[in-house]
Amino acid sequence: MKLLILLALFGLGLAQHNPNTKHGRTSIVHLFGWRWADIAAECERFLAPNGFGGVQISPPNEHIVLDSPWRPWWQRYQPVSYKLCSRSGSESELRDMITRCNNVGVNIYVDIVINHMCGAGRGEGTHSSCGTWFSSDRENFPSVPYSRSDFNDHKCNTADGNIENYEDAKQVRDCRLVGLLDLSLEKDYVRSKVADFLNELIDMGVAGFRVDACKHMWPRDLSDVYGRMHNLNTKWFPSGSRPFIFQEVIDFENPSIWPEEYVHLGRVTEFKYGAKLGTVLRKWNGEKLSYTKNWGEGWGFMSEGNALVFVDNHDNQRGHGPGGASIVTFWDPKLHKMAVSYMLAHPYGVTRVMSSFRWDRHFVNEKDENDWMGPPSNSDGSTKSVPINTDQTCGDGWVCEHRWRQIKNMVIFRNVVNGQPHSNWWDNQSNQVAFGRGNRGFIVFNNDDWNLDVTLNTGMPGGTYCDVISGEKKGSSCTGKKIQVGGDGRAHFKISNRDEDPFVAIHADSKL
Ligand code: AAO
Repeated sequence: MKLLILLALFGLGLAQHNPNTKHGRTSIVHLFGWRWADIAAECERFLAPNGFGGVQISPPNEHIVLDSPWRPWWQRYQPVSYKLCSRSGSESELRDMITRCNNVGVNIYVDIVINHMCGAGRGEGTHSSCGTWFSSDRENFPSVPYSRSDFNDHKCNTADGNIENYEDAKQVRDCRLVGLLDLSLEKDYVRSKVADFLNELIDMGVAGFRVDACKHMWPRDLSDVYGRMHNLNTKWFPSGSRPFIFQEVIDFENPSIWPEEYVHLGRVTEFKYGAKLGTVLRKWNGEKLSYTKNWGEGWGFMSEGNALVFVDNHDNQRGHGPGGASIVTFWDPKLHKMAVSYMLAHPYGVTRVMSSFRWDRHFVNEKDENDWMGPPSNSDGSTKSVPINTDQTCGDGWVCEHRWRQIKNMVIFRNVVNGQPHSNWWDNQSNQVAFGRGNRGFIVFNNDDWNLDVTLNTGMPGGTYCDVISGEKKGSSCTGKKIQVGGDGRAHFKISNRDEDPFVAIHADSKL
């Protein structure tokens, strides 16, 4: 009997590792701060036609609204209730978006903030996205409702109630993260409120969750909450499908808490991935691209079936959270395209592409004083919609990395090579490397300060292929470089280090 229960739990856990994507689609894009109406349109006009599997959306529930600083992006990480009105739109707009994205086979994954409510000392009143009254001073959130006894204060033993020492796991879980009122998830009542919130979203049709600040919650509490989740809505998913869970656990040089404590519950964000890839591409600490021959578990990352990977995220692209200066973002477009393409070509992990907005960076002593700035907004603080330019890029400060040709085409590459092994590795013992994915795709990088000129075994069937980095296949012609693969699978590659994008990728569907 015990064995059966164990097997059932194990089975459920593994099911929560599956992103439930459709039509062989493999990648997620984080449309950070976008309005629901824009996401709905993007699913239909761009994401579905270009093979994106799903979208990570910003927290949809009621959050605090701040004047100082003015409407920071991070106000959405300070919940006030589980009502579904936020800076991104109303409940009906959310529902419409989930329906329209599902109808074109694009999944929605919701960023959920269940570790805490708003920050201490944020006053009381109706400065919240649905206009609900709350009091941070009295720990009173009537529209959940939560009151003082639903918070962890009595369990935390630091002087000011905040996490002071990241090496003390109990503090990290029972005290306040940067002053945020820490919910008592050991209480059945709190668990049930959180589960109701998740189930409302599941029933609306979402495919899973990015769980914020998991490191700050006990795995046993999360296990209980996840166990209460409904199966996915059978209107769009096979019956018995479990929500996809990916948990934010940051594990840099922090010996007290490990991702391994959470991997039985779902996937975990692998923060080392972007930090190391950035270090390699920047050639810091003597790193070389050729050292990535055993990229993945060989680099000390968590086991492949447990990882959610990304080059940058909404925190570390602006100096919040860890990873620091090595993280490669859209501010370094050339390196960013290479990093994201390396990630998408490589089989390790479930991949998430970042889609950002610009802000006015202002560095003082290497710290960006404007790291709080919210999405492009109107003067009343409402978020601007995302205009699409004639060249398919976005306007009004929306960066839309996911629409950059190179990145979009590599999302397709990943779908085309899905399930194929990492193969035909080549390197020059420096920063020129190449690898294939069985007989379905091949990619070559030149991150050295000199030209690449080499003949390689691609493992691909003979023919002429269109490079999807310098251009793409349009009908029967190619707008970029053409690569000739011989009957023996060998092809000649020439990549100047001065190319705008010093890498080349071909795949089965880019054959002319
Ligand atoms: C805002 C204000 C605060 C104010 C607070 C409450 O900025 O001044 O006190 O309101 O009124 C976001 C923003 C926060 C914002 C918050 C609420 O980033 O600035 O606070 O919304 O509005 C930790 C957590 C991790 C978290 C990350 C940012 O473990 O969960 O900090 N990420 C998520 C979200 C994030 C959000 C929250 C959580 C909260 O993605 O957007 O915050 O909902 C170490 C630890 C990490 C820790 C970092 C940063 O990392 O290991 O666990 O992450 O520190 O504190 C080296 C080390 C590495 C270290 C790193 C940074 O790399 O190797 O270990 O340095 O020190």
